[in-house]
Amino acid sequence: MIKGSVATAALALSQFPLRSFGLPEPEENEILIPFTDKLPATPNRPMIQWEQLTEWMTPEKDFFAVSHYGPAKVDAEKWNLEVSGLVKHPKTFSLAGIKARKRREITATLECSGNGSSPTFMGAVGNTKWAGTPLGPLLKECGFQKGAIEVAFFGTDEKKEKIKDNEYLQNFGRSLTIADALDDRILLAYEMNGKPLPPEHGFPLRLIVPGWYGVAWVKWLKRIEVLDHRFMGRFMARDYVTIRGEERPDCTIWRETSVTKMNVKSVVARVVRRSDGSLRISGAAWTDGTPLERVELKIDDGSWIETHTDKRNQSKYAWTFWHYDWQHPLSGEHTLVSRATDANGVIQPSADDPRIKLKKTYYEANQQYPRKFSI
Ligand SMILES: Nc1nc2c(c(=O)[nH]1)N[C@H]1C(S)=C(S)[C@@H](COP(=O)(O)O)O[C@H]1N2
Ligand SMILES: [Mo]
Repeated sequence: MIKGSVATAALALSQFPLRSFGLPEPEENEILIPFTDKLPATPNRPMIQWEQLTEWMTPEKDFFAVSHYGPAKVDAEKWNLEVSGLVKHPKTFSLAGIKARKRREITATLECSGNGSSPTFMGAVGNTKWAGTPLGPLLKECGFQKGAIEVAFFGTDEKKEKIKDNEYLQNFGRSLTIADALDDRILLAYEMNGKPLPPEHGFPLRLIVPGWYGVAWVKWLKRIEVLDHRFMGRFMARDYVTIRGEERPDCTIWRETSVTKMNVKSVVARVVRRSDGSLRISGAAWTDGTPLERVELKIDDGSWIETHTDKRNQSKYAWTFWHYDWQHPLSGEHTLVSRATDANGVIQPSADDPRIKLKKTYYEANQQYPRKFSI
């Protein structure tokens, strides 16, 4: 009996179209109920349009891109990847050489740590399948010299940065500690969604750091350097730094931390009316790879209701779609807000939660985000 129902479920799953992954039984005639607190359009910039969210894999046209020094154009014929610094065997790899190595795929959600910081920057997140070669074995082949503590990754993109009143030409750079860099999920990726990386997403090679904010996913990689000191470049130590106050009985302690792993987060994406008169409220939730425990929804001043999360999501690093069917919606104005909780019991905070109330920078904006609609 149990075996039979598992087989039926597996059959149903294989027949399920990918476009509606996570939203079981979508109806042909669903009617979208637009939010009344419209997010302003972000012209000339791909972003997730939440009210249109039906595809678990983000289509290319909706995938945001960030390049601080302007997008780089790389000639793959002339390009190579250098591994240098405190390694026993410095090496250089061509693209063919990288592609000849062991191939691995991972479906992972990429979020800019500035996402959610303002109504015009709410869709800088996307979910897709990446393919490349694992970083760890390549680093181990090069070998670490004594004293090595960090691995720094540099893109081909460069710009003059002002540091203490002078200007210096710098490449985009980020680092990971050796322990973090050896995490076996990190890839040197050359494919996004089954195709070579598009130029704006880092062609020919980029870093995939599942569970970390986008800033760590260095694009247009050209040099990996092993260091015996902490890398203090702009994107580690001066920018992408979160400043947060912690209230103590007699003082406030200010902390400055570099943006690293993603914070547990959920968003209400859309509301549709179904033929039986119910409203289906749906959205997405993601974590740093810690399993997602639940997503709850609050309607107006009601209590938190647990939503249905899509248990078919096999990658811990990919977002999970959730939904709740409001069977007998009342007419009038309504406010919706969602919150996600991970398996460690960490709950997505509200904006006035002491954990983030005194956050002074806009990075890591994972506060609950209320939406309004009217029926
Ligand atoms: N070389 C390089 N890599 C980079 C950046 C950059 O400006 N230069 N921006 C980072 C930031 S801040 C983010 S959010 C992600 C965005 O990845 P995407 O453009 O593929 O969406 O790339 C990261 N990698
Ligand atoms: Mo970012």
